[in-house]
Amino acid sequence: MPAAVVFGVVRVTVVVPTYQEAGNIEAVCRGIRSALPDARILVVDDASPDGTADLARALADELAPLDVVDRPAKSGLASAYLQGFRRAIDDGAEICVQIDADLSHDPAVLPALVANVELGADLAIGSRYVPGGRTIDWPWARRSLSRWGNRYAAGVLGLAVNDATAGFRAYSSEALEQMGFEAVQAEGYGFQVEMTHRLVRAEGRVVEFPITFRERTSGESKLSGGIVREAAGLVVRLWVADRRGRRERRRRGF
Ligand SMILES: Nc1nc2c(ncn2[C@@H]2O[C@H](COP(=O)(O)OP(=O)(O)OP(=O)(O)O)[C@@H](O)[C@H]2O)c(=O)[nH]1
Ligand SMILES: [Mg+2]
Repeated sequence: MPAAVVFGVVRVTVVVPTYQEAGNIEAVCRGIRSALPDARILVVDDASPDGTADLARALADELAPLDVVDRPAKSGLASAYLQGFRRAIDDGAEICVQIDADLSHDPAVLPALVANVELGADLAIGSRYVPGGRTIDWPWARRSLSRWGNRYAAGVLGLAVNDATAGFRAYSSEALEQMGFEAVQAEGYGFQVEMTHRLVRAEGRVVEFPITFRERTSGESKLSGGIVREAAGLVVRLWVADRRGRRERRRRGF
């Protein structure tokens, strides 16, 4: 933990990946700005045909610092975050935040996530599955898939994290670099699990802060059955890699 904590002096970048979020982008950017008056907002857009990037750019002066990274084609949420974090860190960010653009994550929680990292966490997760956390407007089947998916991932990998698939997070940039974040390969929920696993294996400290998650009301989800299957397979692959690593360390005598 740092010897002295002075809030508001660390440089924070909030990365917002967008694909077809024309109905949400303005509200989410305004919400971020009023929650974190000094943070940089970095929108990473994949050539959304609905003009999301232009809508964000139109807010750049009013909500500065706000920048838009334009990518040529839809390339997935994970690569948008990896590119956004790299850009943020290269430009001096000490804390990198991730938030969905669909208003499922309440920007008012951002100061709490950032404060947890300022106080010494390497990763602060906006968690639905700690006391005080919840989901609103999710059908039973969706809640149950998410809840049991999290129990499965945490149980198999021994993560001691209640919401490893959550996409509302703040990382210390130092921890991102130490864990080698750019080696993460999974997409969707798997991306969140692989990032968490990597950080925990690099001895990063995780804090979960309760949030209320709301189903999006505008635009369409990009979630697919493939993403859920990918996440399930990923957990097994990470478990096998952990076992191999342990066996190798034993063989070498430490
Ligand atoms: N840049 C970029 N952003 C994406 C891509 N796919 C999704 N996103 C964004 O990532 C965030 C999360 O996507 P969602 O479609 O809401 O997926 P989700 O939150 O896992 O699923 P739901 O819970 O059903 O909303 C949103 O801000 C999307 O606009 C992509 O390929 N590229
Ligand atoms: Mg969403």
